[in-house]
Amino acid sequence: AAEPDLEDFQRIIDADSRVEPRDRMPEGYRKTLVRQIAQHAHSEIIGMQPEGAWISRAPSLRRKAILMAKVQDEAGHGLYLYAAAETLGADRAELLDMLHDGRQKYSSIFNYPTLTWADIGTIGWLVDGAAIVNQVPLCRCSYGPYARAMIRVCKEESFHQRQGFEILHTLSHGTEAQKAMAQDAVDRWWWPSLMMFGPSDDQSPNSAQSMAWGIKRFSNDELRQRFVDMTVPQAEALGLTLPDPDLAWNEERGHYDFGEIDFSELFEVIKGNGPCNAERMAHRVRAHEQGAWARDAAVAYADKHAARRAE
Ligand code: FAQ
Repeated sequence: AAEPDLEDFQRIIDADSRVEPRDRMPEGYRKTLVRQIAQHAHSEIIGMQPEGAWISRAPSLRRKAILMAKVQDEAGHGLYLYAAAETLGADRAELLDMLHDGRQKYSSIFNYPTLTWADIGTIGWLVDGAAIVNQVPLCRCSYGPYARAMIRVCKEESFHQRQGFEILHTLSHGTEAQKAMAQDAVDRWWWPSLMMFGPSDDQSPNSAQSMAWGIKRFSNDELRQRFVDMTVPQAEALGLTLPDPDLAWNEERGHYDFGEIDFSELFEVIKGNGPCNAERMAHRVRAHEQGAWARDAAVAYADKHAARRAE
């Protein structure tokens, strides 16, 4: 609507400046951001599970220390993102309730199992690689707190991507069995990684408005193409193949062509029917319930100090 106080908002968007928490903003803008940022935060927290399962089984002390640091970074990203959502007036406890009862989503990718050590390398290489392609443009998101959070998050993600590449490089230059294990993991994670970017543009209900508001800077398909173009030469460097017979350089387009994505799989996983959805949610809810005492203690401690200050 042409409410006068939203003219300032539009001016900020048109000038490609940043909207800050105290600025007036359309309710739809606020809701879209809370949805996306919360979903992003939930993904980081749920995303700790597939890798966390390998901390006790990492093949060396060095690998274990690195993996623990990575999973801890993911917790940090989640907390950082919940804090960004709070600047929009969202309540963190409520966001968690919405995750737990299925009203809010988290990324489809974390509903696949990590069967071997090579999966940890592949998650770093492909999943963090896709996350970087998606998140670098978010550093220029029109909402200031989210954009600024993404700068640090992207720096850490790029470490994560390299550690994954290095695990896979070691395996793919190791024994025949190690190379086969690496190839098997890449075969299983390739298509789900492409699905992380969301449905194709003609099936993406939120994209047009999010792009008009400067929340998203590129469409799902544009970012997916960028990821494919970036990843094919990396696969060659690893000596691994990507499981897509249609993958070929297209001189005319200046991009790699790739095969059709089975989006019915993405929609099924989003609906809760992926291989690990039930397990991930059960674990998350259990951890939340078992952590209730720590939240209660933190609140009691804060109350005690507030009361002392008031004396
Ligand atoms: N999974 O209209 P669009 C990480 C939903 S990286 C689940 O295109 P939008 C790092 C979508 O929400 C992963 N749901 O939606 C890490 C919408 O449903 P809604 C997290 C999906 O928002 C690495 C509906 O489908 N990154 O965690 C997915 O414009 C390793 C229609 O879709 C982010 O969240 C999906 N893949 O575009 C951590 C990045 N795709 O909400 C640990 C920020 C779509 O209306 C280990 N988010 N949906 O009910 C975004 O950039 C966007 O939200 C998109 C989706 C691109 C994901």
